[in-house]
Amino acid sequence: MKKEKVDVVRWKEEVLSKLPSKVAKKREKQIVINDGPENIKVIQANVRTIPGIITQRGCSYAGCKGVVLGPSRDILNLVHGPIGCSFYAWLTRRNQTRPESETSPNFINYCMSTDMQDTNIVFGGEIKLKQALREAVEIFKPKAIGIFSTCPVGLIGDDVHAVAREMKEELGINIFGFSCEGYKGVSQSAGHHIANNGLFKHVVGNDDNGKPGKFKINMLGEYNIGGDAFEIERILEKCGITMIASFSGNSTLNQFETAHTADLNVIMCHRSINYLAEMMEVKFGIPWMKVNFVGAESSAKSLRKIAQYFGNPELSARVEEVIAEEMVAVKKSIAVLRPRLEGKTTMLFVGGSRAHHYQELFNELGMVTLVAGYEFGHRDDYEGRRVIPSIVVDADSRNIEELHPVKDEARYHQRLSNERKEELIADGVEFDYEGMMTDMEKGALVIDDISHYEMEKLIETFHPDVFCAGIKEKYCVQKMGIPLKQLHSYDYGGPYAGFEGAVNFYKDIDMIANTSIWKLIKAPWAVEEVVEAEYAF
Ligand code: CFM
Repeated sequence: MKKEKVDVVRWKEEVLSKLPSKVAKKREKQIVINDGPENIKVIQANVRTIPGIITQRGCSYAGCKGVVLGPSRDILNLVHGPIGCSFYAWLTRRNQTRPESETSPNFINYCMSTDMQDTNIVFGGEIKLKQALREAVEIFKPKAIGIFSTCPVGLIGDDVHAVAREMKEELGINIFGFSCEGYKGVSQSAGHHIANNGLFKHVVGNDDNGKPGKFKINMLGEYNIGGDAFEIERILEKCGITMIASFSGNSTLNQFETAHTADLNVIMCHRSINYLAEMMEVKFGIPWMKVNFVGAESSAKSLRKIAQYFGNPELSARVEEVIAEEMVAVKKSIAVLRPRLEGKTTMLFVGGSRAHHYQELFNELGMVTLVAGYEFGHRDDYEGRRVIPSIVVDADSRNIEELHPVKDEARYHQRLSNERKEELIADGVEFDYEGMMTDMEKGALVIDDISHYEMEKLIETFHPDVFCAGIKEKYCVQKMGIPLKQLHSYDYGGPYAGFEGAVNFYKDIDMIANTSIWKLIKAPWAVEEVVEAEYAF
């Protein structure tokens, strides 16, 4: 049974009426009432957060170092900047990794920084960076080092790329720099793009000796939060699908170097890695398709899609066997938990893909997503890739380098002919990403880069049973008597991807949605007197 429909139009009007008119005009375009798949509305996204608004976004450096390169275990990540920028690189990582052996390199739990001081800001930090690189090689003997620039590096003009070139010569290993200063772009999304460019230019394609296999894919945009990649790898292996490279959950340098030997790129998180997929298609002839291994049904769908691409009856039969086997536990869990959760409501505000993907898991439990939004998704992540040509490129996006790759004549081969692609599309295989809004109910709210104020108002008005976001929101929301599930770190639970992950998620949601503890907490507005004030002029 659904909760009573609260008037979303009125909610939007009320929230906007509390903002200064200039701000309201801008926010108005970022709060959209979904109108069903036939009438996808335009939403404003990937624009600067209005100063003064409490956003949940991160920075470009977070997207480049933290998200895309961070999960890789044997590329030494050296942060060039003051030590504060490395706080989140040290012991707070949510990514897991499994080195081949006890002696295999694994730098994931280290925090490497040049620890810039005032004098380096005044006189330049390049000498210190070179020293740090030498020291890193001496101690850790890595095969590759990535240098990550933080804000002051860009402000004072240290040339990390020149240092990287020089030190590559001197030290004889692959060293590459990222100009991912935190202020680039409007969010961590810029950092994803910069990371994609760097990997593409300096790493992908460096080694032609990829793993052998009959059905070879790369998994793009899967970062092994809570062990998700382990579960996906387990499923793929069971099906007989070879994963050449993972970008970048549980990955190694050599996986990236050999990625061009795969026959298909599948994308989990479209936002963070679509650039690399497109560039690899042009340079090497590897097609890409969107998949989603969050949700048992969507995992099954994704496996079938991969099998269809390869068009091999044996693979298809094996995939069906695996799905049937895996679904036994899933169905058993749903039979017990769905009656306890059906009709409950949720709201999801996460990054640039999970606010969409996790709706699948809630659907499987019969729960209703009332509102969802990305922190930094672009219009295509909401409305589907067909809108890309109509997206206005502003100064913040122009700031980020756009690579224009060409065919690598020696190694290019077209894996998928145009005719075959047409055939597959006619058979219902979707290559493109259709975005979040198509999958949402008519009348649901879609909010980009939600502000703290809007979040409080949503909870106050709609009283969801579960709220999904991150650590910044967690305790504020729980003090309002609503359980919060962190979808960035999984509250250190998980995995939630794949079939076993789905079962974990159902259990965890049942646990937080059906405990009575939250009912003992009174929301602040229920106990405190609220003083309302107006401008006198
Ligand atoms: Fe992609 Fe991510 Fe996400 Fe993301 Fe992120 Fe993340 Fe996320 Mo936190 S790459 S967009 S920048 S799926 S760190 S692993 S959970 S906001 S929804």
